[in-house]
Amino acid sequence: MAKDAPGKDPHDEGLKVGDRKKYAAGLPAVVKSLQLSNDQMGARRTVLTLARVNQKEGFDCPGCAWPDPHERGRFEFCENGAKAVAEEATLRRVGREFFAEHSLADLEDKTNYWLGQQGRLAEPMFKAKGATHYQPIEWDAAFDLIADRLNALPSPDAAAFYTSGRTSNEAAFLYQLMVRRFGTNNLPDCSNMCHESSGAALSHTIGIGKGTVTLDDIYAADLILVVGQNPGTNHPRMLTALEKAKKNGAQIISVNPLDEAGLRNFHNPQTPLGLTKGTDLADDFLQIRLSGDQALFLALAKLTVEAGAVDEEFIKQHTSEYEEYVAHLDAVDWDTVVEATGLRMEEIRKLAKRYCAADRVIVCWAMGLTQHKGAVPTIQEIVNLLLLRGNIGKTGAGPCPVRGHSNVQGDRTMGIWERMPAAFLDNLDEEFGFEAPRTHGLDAVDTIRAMRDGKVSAFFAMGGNFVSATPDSNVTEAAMRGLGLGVHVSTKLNRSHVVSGDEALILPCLGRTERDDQASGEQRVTVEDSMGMVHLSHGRLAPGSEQLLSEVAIISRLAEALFGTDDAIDWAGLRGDYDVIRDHISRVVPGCDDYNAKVHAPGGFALPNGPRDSRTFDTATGKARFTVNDLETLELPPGHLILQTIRSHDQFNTTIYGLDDRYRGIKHGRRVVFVNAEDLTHLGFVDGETVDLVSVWKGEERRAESFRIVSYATARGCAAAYFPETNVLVPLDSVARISNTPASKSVVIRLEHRAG
Ligand SMILES: Nc1nc2c(c(=O)[nH]1)N[C@H]1C(S)=C(S)[C@@H](COP(=O)(O)OP(=O)(O)OC[C@H]3O[C@@H](n4cnc5c(=O)[nH]c(N)nc54)[C@H](O)[C@@H]3O)O[C@H]1N2
Ligand SMILES: Nc1nc2c(c(=O)[nH]1)N[C@H]1C(S)=C(S)[C@@H](COP(=O)(O)OP(=O)(O)OC[C@H]3O[C@@H](n4cnc5c(=O)[nH]c(N)nc54)[C@H](O)[C@@H]3O)O[C@H]1N2
Ligand SMILES: [Mo]
Repeated sequence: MAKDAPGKDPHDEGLKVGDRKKYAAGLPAVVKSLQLSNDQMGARRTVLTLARVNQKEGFDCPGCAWPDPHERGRFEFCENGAKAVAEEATLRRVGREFFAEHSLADLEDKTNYWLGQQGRLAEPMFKAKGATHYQPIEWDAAFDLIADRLNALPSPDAAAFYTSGRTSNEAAFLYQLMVRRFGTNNLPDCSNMCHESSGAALSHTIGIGKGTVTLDDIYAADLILVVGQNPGTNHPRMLTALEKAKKNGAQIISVNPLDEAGLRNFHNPQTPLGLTKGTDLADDFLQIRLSGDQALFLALAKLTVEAGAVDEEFIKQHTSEYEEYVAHLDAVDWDTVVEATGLRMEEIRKLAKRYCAADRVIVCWAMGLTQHKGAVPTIQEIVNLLLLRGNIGKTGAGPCPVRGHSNVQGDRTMGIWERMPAAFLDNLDEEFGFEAPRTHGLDAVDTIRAMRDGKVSAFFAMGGNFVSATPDSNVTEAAMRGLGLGVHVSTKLNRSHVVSGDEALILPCLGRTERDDQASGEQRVTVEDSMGMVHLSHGRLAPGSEQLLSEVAIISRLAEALFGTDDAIDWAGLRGDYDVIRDHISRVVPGCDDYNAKVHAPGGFALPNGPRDSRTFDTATGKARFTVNDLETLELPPGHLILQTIRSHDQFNTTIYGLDDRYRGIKHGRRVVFVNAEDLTHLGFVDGETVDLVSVWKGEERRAESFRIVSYATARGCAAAYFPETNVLVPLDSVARISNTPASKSVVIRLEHRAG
């Protein structure tokens, strides 16, 4: 049974529900970040560490992927960045005594919050077949054991190699090299559950799977739409950029089923005014129904065309398939739009007017768009709308998918993808003298299916918390238990370590904040932010334990065990000096020539971006493509709600920092479900009642027990609750078309009264 599910009355945990906040950050944010940091690191370490976050000679914040401004403040981090740092730089340790004391059965009963709070993993651990406990193992023995098991597989494709988005570019590059040298493209990553839909939609339409906007564009925009994103919690430094945009005259519109505090008003803790009054950010808030965005963007496009506000010159020069697209717009029907969006026509018309009146428009989005069945067509509709008025490849305009993990975008650039393009693989072959496999590998959802069906029996994770981050927790956990071997390179203990197959290993690694010494001296690594800027990151803290190895060292030593020390690839040389890895990167990864020189320049460098730099589009038609997408709306059976699974203010994905969600008024608890007051009345439930959430998918039911109902201002027919507790409700097969991303923002559920 998936944990994070104690199944008891949430009121027993001291859960309190108060008022929603009307602004984000301010003094409470400062106080909270210092409190948590002090708890984990003590006062001295707190000051030393936080002063180096995101500084030019410091380390890249291990939190989100929001870029750093040219002019850095004295403190270039936010409340949630401070929590991410404290979580990693904590003084608590998990070593052999801990594992001797706690059996796997014991640990299985704990939540991810409890597991994470125990501290940093301090030494390599091994769980033998049939054993009840993890035991210490020497590094060399660990590598030999893994190599032995991997080499004994019937085929390299019986193994899958997961990556979470904190891995540096150097480690990611080496990892994909090892995996392809081993003979498989099974490289699922967290992006599969995150911005895969954005990558798919953007590659198809503009020829690059990334956004085209820089921070300077944000400052220069006339109109910024923030759609399906909660930056106050997940990208707090974005509020500083929005504040600047606003001061420069931009209008900001939030499109969201929830009226997120961060977009209303921002008290910038770095300015005197921010501690008292703050800046109102959003000019308008469109409370859209879950999954309604495709209809909204289609409607905006139709109104733009009807207003005669299209940029004909741009369309003629730079786009293809415009006629088909305009013909398709004819069919858009207003009743369907109103029904799907839950918005009033006046609201949509008002936004269309703003759009047509603005010269420079940016659309930002995150998981509120990517984790729906129609995610790819929805994002393609955004591109259509932007293309209509030439809002791409000019200052202050463009699509801006706001990425999640701090280096998730860099990992993909470095080759972490189960379907890397042939050009990349050709370069790899030539550089290293072997033939990388060409058959596409498995993504995250397909990896779970393959594990479940016995086709994959070895799973290796470079970071992350696979069983808690993926959908259908009971199915995924059963799949994980069926493995022959599971290996986790990790900084902190999590549920994926305790739900194990026959044999399991935990390999503890250095984090971003820590010093990385190798044969040639102290090393630095590189990362890419959400806007394609690549720069160095330099950790300086003493490693959390003498036994920790860097991710690069772990990969290269495993590679030596796998392929022998006389392998044609000089793994020890790569490990000894990361400049050598960067030299290889410069010859293999497109856009990275002169990589070593460029990353050593202050502030790093911008990767080339055709649409942004020169309005060149590497698509099938050689131009930016308009696309015709069928409008698919979500059918909700009577008596049901659509549930979105989101983050609280006190978590980073499956890492739970605390039990509050301050902006939404929640204290000391996570088992809450937010529902619109009128829906509650209509469905016969009341605020404060404890219910079970039951998801319904093709005749199957899944259940998450004991959630307190919170009557909350969300769109009609919609509900919200936190993940990972609710991942048990997300069916494995309920995915976005094309991108295969779990549809974790549109889960059809009903509420059930709890007996007793
Ligand atoms: N502190 C902190 N920072 C983080 C993370 C974290 O967990 N904690 N996670 C990181 C990662 S990996 C990622 S990907 C990002 C995630 O950043 P977000 O995408 O902001 O995170 P979510 O909590 O999933 O919030 C989704 C938002 O979209 C809205 N939404 C949901 N469905 C719809 C819809 O159908 N239409 C519209 N218009 N809106 C919708 C929700 O109400 C919510 O405001 O943050 C990154 N940064
Ligand atoms: N229902 C639902 N599910 C979701 C989402 C959702 O919105 N709803 N969001 C999805 C999204 S956007 C994402 S990105 C995924 C996230 O999925 P993952 O990336 O797999 O999960 P995280 O919780 O970020 O991983 C946390 C673990 O990473 C390890 N770690 C931390 N830092 C390092 C490091 O520097 N090196 C190494 N090797 N390990 C480290 C720690 O052991 C920690 O326990 O979850 C997805 N799952
Ligand atoms: Mo993410």
